[in-house]
This record gives sequence, C-alpha cells and structure tokens, in this order.
Amino acid sequence: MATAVGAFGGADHAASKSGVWSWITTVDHKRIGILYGVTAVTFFLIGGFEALLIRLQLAEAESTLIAAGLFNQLFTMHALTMIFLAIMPLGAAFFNFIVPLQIGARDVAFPRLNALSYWLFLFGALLLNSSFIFGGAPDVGWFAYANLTALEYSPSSAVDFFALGMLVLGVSSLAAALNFIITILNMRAPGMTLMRMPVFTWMTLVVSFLLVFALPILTVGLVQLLFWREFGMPFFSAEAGADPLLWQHIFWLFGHPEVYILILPAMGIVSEILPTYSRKPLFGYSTVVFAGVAIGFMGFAVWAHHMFTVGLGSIALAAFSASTMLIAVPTGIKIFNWIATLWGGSIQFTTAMLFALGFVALFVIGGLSGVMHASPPVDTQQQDTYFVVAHPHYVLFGGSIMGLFGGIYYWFPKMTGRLLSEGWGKLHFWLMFIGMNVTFGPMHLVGIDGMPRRINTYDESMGWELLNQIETVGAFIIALSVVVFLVNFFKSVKSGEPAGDDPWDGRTLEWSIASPPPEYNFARIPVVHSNEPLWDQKHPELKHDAPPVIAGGADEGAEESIHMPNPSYWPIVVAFGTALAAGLVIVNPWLASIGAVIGVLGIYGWVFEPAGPEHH
Ligand code: HEM
Ligand SMILES: [Cu+2]
Repeated sequence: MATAVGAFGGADHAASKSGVWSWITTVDHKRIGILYGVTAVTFFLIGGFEALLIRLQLAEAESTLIAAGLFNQLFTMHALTMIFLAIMPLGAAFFNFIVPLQIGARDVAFPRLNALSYWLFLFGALLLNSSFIFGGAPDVGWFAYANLTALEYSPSSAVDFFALGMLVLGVSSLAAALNFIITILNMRAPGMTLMRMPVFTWMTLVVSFLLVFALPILTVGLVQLLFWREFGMPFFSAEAGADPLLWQHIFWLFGHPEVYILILPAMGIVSEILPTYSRKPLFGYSTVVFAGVAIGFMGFAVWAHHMFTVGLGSIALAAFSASTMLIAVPTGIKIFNWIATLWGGSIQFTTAMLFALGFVALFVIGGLSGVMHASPPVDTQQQDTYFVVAHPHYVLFGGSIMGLFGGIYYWFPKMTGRLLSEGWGKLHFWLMFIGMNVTFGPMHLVGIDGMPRRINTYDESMGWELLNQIETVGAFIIALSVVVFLVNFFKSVKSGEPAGDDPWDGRTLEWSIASPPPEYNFARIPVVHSNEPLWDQKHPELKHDAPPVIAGGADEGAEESIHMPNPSYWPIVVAFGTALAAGLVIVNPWLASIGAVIGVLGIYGWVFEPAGPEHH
C-alpha cells in the first residue's frame, strides 16, 4: 500500500510514512485524529494545572497566594481551555479516527480540509494562550459579558485575544463540522441506511449540525465585540441606545447548544460501550437516536435560562423555564435506555465500562441540578454561586470527560494495536471518580450557603474554609488519577499487550479491520445489513433475517487499486497564515496583512495541487 501513496505523491511532498514531516503533511483521518487527541490531552493538562492553582488559592480563607488579577485570568482560561481546547478536540479526535471506520469509509470527504481544521485548532489554541505572555490572558469569564469587555473596563488586549482566538477556533470547528456532515451523509458503506448507523456516528452528525448552526451566532457576536472595542461601534453600549444584554443573548444562543456539543459525543461513546460490555444490543436504538436529535433541536430553545436574573419579564421566564425542563425529557429517555441496556446483560466491568457507568451516574446528578436551576425562583438563589459551578462540572467532568476517557480505553486498542493496562486503568477510574465527587460535591453545599463563584478569596467568618479545603484535596486526587492515566498511556503505547483486531468482541465495523487499521482502512468496502453488522456476522445464529456481512478483510488484490489522497503542507500554511493574521490584528491591523498574504498564498498553492493520484 505504501507504494500506492508514495508513487503518486509529487516530488514536493515525498510521502514518507514516519517522522515529523509525515505528521505535518498528513491528510489521513486516523493520524489527524491522533493529533487532535494528543493536543487535546496536552491542553487538558494545562487546564488542569490552572484548576489546581485556583483550588490552592481557595483552600485557605484570606489567602494571598495568587493575586486577584491573575486569579481572574486563571478561571477564565481554565474554562476556555477545558471547553474549547480539551473536550471539543477530544471529541473531534474520535470523530476523526472512528467515524470513517464505523461507516466503512476510507477517509473523510475532504481530507485536506480536515488537516486544515486540525492546524487551525492548534494555532487558534496557541494564539489564545499566547496572551499569557503578551500582556495578560482573558480575565472576563468564559462568557465574556458586556460591559466588562468594553474598552474602558478591559483596556488591555486580553479581550481581543479572546475574540480573535475564538474566531480562529470557530473556523476550525465549522470546517470540521461540514466535513463530517458530508462524510456521514455521503460516504457510508452500501446498506448502511441512516437508521443503521452506530450511535456514536449519529451523535457526531448531530453535533456537526449543532456546530454549523451555533458557531455563526458566536462569530457574529465576536465580530461585534471587536468592532465595538476597536472602531467604537456601539453594539453593546447602553449610552448609545444599544443593550449590553444583546451580548448575553448572542453568547447563550451559541452557548447552550455548545454544552450539547460537549456532551453528545460522550453520550455516543457510552452508547457504544454499554452494549459491548453488556453483550446485548443497545436498548431502544432508534429512541436513543431520536432523543439525541431532539436534544439537538431543543438545545436552541433554552438559552435564556442563563439569564433568569436579568429582568426578562414573567412570560419569558415561564417559557424558558418550561423549555429547559422539557429538554430533560429526551435526556432522561437516554438514561433509561442505557439502564435497560445493562438490564439482564452479562456485564464485564472493564475500565471502559467503569467510565461509561461513572458517566451515567454522575451525569444524572448534573442533570438533576440542571433541572433545579431551570426554575427561575430557585435559580435566582443559585445563580453566580458555587452551586452553578457544581452543575457544569457534574455534566462536563462527570459527563463529557468520563465518557471521553471511556472512549480512550475502548478505542485505544484500535488506534495503537495495544491494550491499555486494566489494572492501571481501574486505578485511574476510581481515583478520578472519587476525586471528582470530593471536588465538586461540596460545591453544591458551599454554593447553597451563598459562596459566590469567581471570588478569589473569602473571609474566614463565612465558614466556607473546610468545604473548600476538601474540594482542594479532591482536585489533587483528580490530578493523581491523571498521572496514573499518563503512566498507563506511555507504558501501554510502548509495551502494552497486543490487542488483536477485535479485543472486545465488538459489534460495529471498526472492529472488523486490523488494529491499527491500514491507511486505506478497508481493503474491500463492507456491505451492511443491520446496525450491528459485525456482531451479526460473528453470531448469525442470533439473527434470522439478516444475510451475513462482508466486512472488509484483507484482500491483496483489492489493495492495488486503492488510491489514497496525497499528503499536503498547504493546510498548515493556510492555518498558520490565518492565525498569524488574527494575532497581528491585535498589534496593528496593517501588519495583519502579512498573515493574510501567507494564508492567500497557501490557498493558491492548495488549489493547484493535485488532491489525488495524477493520471498519466
Ligand atoms: C438536564 C439537562 C440540563 C439542564 C436542565 C440544565 C440547566 C442549566 C441551567 C438552567 C443553567 C443556568 C444556571 C445559572 O446560570 O444560574 C445551566 C448552566 C450550565 N450548564 Fe446546564 N443544564 C443541563 C445539562 C447540561 C449539560 C449536558 C451541560 C454540558 C455538558 C451543561 C453545562 C452547563 C454549563 C457549562 C453551565 C454554566 C454556564 C456558566 O454560567 O458558566 N448543562 N444549566
Ligand atoms: Cu444552558
């Protein structure tokens, strides 16, 4: 196979199979997935480090460890990093690696665009974080409310770094989302109707649509924010007759769908893990799919529940309260389906399974506190207290992060050909599960007791110190669990037990090919007759109606005719130019043209580069 790619790569881009250059120029969805994953875990460590500093500062009443200004930067960058640079790209890592395999495709629809998405993500992330060295990081909270972001209240460039970094990241996600929509709709193996798609692929599709509809809203808001600050256009100035609340509406109209962008991939992963280790099909497959789609739609109709205390008026309060409570219905449906999947199954408590079960348990707690603050009078008490810190952490850490780690343990063998150690994995799980509850559980209590969020210190007489100390201990237990994961990861990459193609007796197509898969994935494109094609092939006795599947095994003859896309360095050039232009805007709009020129030259080179093999 190496020859098929190498022979067609032009002299410019000799297709070496290893080394840094091969990673820089790769357009292989599996390698791009690994790049996303490794980068996301790196930012997870950075965001975690920021969280530890926050917790250290709060462990003691009237602590002076971290100055107030830096504290504001830390909680802002912690949230931005975890949401946009850790959880979203970790989801993207699985979209990239797994979805083409699950649908029986050889790559995504637009491999070079896919590479562009990754590089834009990397450079956007670096741009955002470079603010730490160029005059201070964003310190206005992750939702960056006006008026705090006005030039007079945030005179440094921190807010511009926020706006421009997020714009670059937005382009990355938008390109990726369109790529995955087109891939999933157009490149499924013969026989794989929509209702035969694995649930993880379904959730990827829903998340991609959410991104396509939600991100442009944020983009508009960010451009307004920049124009407000840089050119004095009064979008959010009350003096000029405009309304600072406009920003809140725009942000949360993006922001609430965003939380579903963060959770649905994990829900998809859990919907793969639970059936596999229960050795039963997913209970109510179509209900789980429709519930995911319903959550996607309803996610656009609840944004003002973040604004219950701004004076919306009673009709708006009632409407948004009702819509928020309604969204708990499809969420609950999924939970019941997962539990019913376990019911009567022969359950194997592997590490991946433990993470999936941990997800269900913790997500229920987070969902319940969400329904609590869906009630405006209740939320009036809770808003801006630590109670509202507990809720997102139960859904984002207990939910998204647990689900994504489950995905790592589940698919690592497919990605690397080796198993992660189960012993270290279980240690990782239990430390993380306990640490997470010790950290975020007490936040409910201290929040109900009135401790505001985002304060850098508190008076001893408030009586919050003990609970804060417990939380800090919990945070270090989580940190320890992450160290255990890293040890496991590096040990297993080097010398983990060989996994074989199908270590878990899997049900979907990715387990029908080698681990790690060859560059072209499937020597023969499989033909699919059900939503668990591989399971049906392995267990024909359980199904009467479905003819057996031909799931792309090795076939020497077929390989000769597979042409894979050429590697290319243009995506990284375009991404670099774009991010450079965004960064230079902060220094001087004219200078930004340097980045723009690089970007345009990159596009020019890209357009004239043959994407696939040339025919002579
Ligand atoms: C049963 C489903 C859910 C309901 C009813 C719900 C409800 C709410 C409400 C009403 C708020 C506003 C609280 C306030 O600011 O006073 C909120 C905040 C939040 N929710 Fe949820 N939620 C649900 C699920 C989720 C999920 C799945 C996620 C993410 C994975 C999530 C992430 C967040 C975040 C990050 C915030 C805080 C935003 C901030 O102020 O920084 N929620 N939720
Ligand atoms: Cu919300």
